[in-house]
Amino acid sequence: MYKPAITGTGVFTPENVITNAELVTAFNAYADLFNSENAAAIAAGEVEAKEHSSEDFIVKASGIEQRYVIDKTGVLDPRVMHPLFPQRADDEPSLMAEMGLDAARQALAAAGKDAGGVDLVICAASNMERAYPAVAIEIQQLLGCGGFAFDMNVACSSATFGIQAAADMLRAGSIRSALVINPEICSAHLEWRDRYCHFIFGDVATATLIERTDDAQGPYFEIRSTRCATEFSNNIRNNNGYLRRSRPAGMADRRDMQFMQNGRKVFKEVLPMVSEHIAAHLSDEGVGADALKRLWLHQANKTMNDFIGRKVLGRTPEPGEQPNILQDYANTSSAGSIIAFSKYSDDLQDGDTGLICSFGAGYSVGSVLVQRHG
Ligand code: CO8
Repeated sequence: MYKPAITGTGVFTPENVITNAELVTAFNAYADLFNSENAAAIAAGEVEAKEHSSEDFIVKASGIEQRYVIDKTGVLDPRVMHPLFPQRADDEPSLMAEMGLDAARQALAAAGKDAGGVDLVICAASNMERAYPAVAIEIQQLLGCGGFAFDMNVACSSATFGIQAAADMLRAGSIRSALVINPEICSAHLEWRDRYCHFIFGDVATATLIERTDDAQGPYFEIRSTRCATEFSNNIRNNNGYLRRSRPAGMADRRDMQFMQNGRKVFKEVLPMVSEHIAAHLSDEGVGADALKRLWLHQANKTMNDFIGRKVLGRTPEPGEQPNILQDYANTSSAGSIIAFSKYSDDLQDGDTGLICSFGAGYSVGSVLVQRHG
């Protein structure tokens, strides 16, 4: 059986930043506009007035300080409040493919490899730009890879579930090298008019190159094992989908066609699920928490990560043991733990062990136990 390894990663970061200050200014202008346009209905008790958002709340509740987005003009325009992406012709690269391609090229460069050796491309993300053809096949063609490609969606756990699928195929010998690519255009999915969640998400794309340990040209992270789990929950949900046209008229801008969550419940239910999942994975692998040099966690909420770090390690993590990137990127769904891994893994030493872990809608939890070589 072949041994799989992560030999390179890449992160595409959009140029535009939206700070909490800019975000709150735009939201409050939208709320004021809404309240003045609906003043009579609000006075009659028929419509609820919109409350202002606050920077202090956002940082305290989530740890998020800013987010990167592909388009900020639409998001910050109180009369628009969503990104604006011009329609592309069918013979132009799609937006997801373009972002994914950039991240994939960075991952290949980090590993010193050409795309020609890759024989599987998985585009694993929370949303797909279209139903078909698969974005992964478009990326496969743009990169010049051989083999095959497919899209998959397990929301925030798309990257770790994709890594498990690729690692298993590589072990079995059906592939030799895979790119797991996570282009997340979360800005198009977020309801920027909802103060309870308007601060949560940002855009990014990540890519992870998985090869046989024997094929690695430089230092690599052997994938010792992976573990995925799901448990159905409606607490993070989006009802958008291809049946939209078949619903009664007037559904296009319905609230449930964007991201919805019961944040408190998610917090309460996902925390024990993740902590127990990691503990069981480590125990089955005979890895004690003291042997774990780093945790690269899903990037949704700082308090949540602090809690999981303490629970898994049995103590408060030392600085750098559980790096967060959410203060800069916000929640980027499946890409978050891979950004953290990509930016905070180079300093590990030969033999060091770490764990990548995602969690989110589904519910879903995915963990990838890795060991540094070289
Ligand atoms: N400004 C000021 N005050 C506010 C704001 C705001 N923007 N929003 C809420 N408040 C107020 C409320 O009115 C409330 O006041 P009161 O107590 O008087 O009623 C108070 O603040 C508390 O409100 P909440 O209970 O909503 O606040 P929380 O403390 O629960 O914090 C969080 C909200 C930050 C959302 C928190 O619940 C959280 O992070 N929960 C976990 C969420 C999580 O991890 N979700 C998983 C994310 S899903 C995912 O990662 C992938 C999803 C699928 C893919 C999506 C791709 C785009």
